Amino acid sequence: MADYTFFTNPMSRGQIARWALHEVGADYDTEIVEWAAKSEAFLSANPLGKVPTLVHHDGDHIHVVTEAAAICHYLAEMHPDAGLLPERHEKAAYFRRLFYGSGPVEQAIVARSMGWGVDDAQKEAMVGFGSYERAMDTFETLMADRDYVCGHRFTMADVYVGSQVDWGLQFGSIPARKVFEEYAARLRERSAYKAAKKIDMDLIAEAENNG
Ligand SMILES: N[C@@H](CCC(=O)N[C@@H](CS)C(=O)NCC(=O)O)C(=O)O
Repeated sequence: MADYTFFTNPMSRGQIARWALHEVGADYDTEIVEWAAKSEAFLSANPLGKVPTLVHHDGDHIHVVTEAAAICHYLAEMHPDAGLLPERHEKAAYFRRLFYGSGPVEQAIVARSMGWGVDDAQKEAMVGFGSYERAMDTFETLMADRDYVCGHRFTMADVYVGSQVDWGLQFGSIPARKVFEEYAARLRERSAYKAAKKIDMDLIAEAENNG
């Protein structure tokens, strides 16, 4: 059995976790989740029925990790030799942007794509991302003075934050600003990104041909 069982669907946030698996060179088996026919094994690992879901077979232990950002950081922790964990003085930038990406950015994008808005300034103060515009302007500021989340060096946070940018530019859910475009272009050059993306793109093409 491989070290990890990776529940995913190629057209999903599972792409983020697959990229992370390739960045650390993990040994994993893929279980494709069909939305209309979720297996018992998958639902018992993640009752929410969401992908990515990662099961780590760690000696006598079985650990389940869900939430793409958590999976990314977990893999960096489990594979420290990959060198993708933040150093002491990179941690603030790393965790700030990792959680900003999985919190305010994610919520702002989802709210906008669902057509949810808050038109009352007092209520906006209660919303974790403020407004879509505030969230995106701040995101741009957080990435403007650096090549990667932690500055000049790629870390695991870039897999998650970079996926938000890459995916967002592709689907028009984040604004096509120079800072985001240049960041995404740097990430798309990585061999692990290309290898993981190819697997998911091939799976999507195969499903389309069969469907
Ligand atoms: N908070 C989760 C969200 C995961 C998520 O929403 N996954 C979607 C695909 S992108 C899913 O599994 N949808 C299937 C369903 O809800 O039935 C994460 O960041 O990993």
